[in-house]
Amino acid sequence: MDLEEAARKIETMEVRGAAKIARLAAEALKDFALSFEGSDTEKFREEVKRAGERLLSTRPTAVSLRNAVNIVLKGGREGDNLSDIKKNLVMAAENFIANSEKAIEVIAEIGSKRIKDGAILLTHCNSSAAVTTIIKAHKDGKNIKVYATESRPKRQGYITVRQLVKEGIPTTLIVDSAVRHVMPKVDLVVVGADTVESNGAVINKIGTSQIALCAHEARVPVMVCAETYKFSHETLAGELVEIEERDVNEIVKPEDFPGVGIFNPVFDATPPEYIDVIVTEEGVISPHAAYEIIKALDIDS
Ligand code: RUB
Repeated sequence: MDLEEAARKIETMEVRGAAKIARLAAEALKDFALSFEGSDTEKFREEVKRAGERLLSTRPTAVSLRNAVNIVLKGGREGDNLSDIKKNLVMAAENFIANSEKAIEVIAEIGSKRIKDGAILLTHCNSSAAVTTIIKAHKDGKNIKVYATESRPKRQGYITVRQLVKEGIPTTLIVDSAVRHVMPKVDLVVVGADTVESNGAVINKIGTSQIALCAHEARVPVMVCAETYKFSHETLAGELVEIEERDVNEIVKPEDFPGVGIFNPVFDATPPEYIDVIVTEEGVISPHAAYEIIKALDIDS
């Protein structure tokens, strides 16, 4: 995979979702390292670092992308000669991808147990961790039904409803603004995450915090499915998570609304008070345990 092609696929959202973009970045760095010709170790390190920066410039919010790049580059800092350095980088990338894929399976296994037979679920956007968990619950014999939001402006909810219906799960598509209206019928909200902050706040698709607020009001628990690569070391060091703003054309054609300001933030932060549990591959945790997870992770920025 050509590095620029990978970066473009992430930028244009041809590949999207925090886990998938992180794995693609790891794969692209691996291929970039393998295609490096020459014997100058310093030049290799510089070029790989620049490649990492290019990948990081694509989308700012998902920390899994940053963690993937940091882990792979860290692998490439180990070794005495270029051949070993390359080998270590490739191994770091392959481990990241394998661990990330395995994490989703484990999360689904654990998360499914928290979904009761007969439950009505609500999900938002399209999270591979959340969708895999819901499908696992269905495969485990739970008789579930799902409300899925459209998830404006990009409508990733369309992907979700198609994935769920393909598995035979009764699924109902709703517009984002119908969430409060349907919430009294819902037993559990299941969403993914782009980033989990050190204080336990979860950054996910815009609208997640409103859903969590409605769930809180209706006393419906909120379950976040997120592998530990989504936990942000940077926030422990005081950094704030940048909320991506995308092209306003994703909402409307600005020329149709002369004089009108248009704002398109695509993620928001749900405070830990509105989240019941985060299901990680390490187990079910309270959002307040995010600090310990980040400390144990040992991913440097
Ligand atoms: C996707 C989104 C998903 C998270 C988690 O946003 O908000 O809920 O990324 O997904 P976008 P996953 O479509 O803008 O990338 O569980 O697959 O990592």
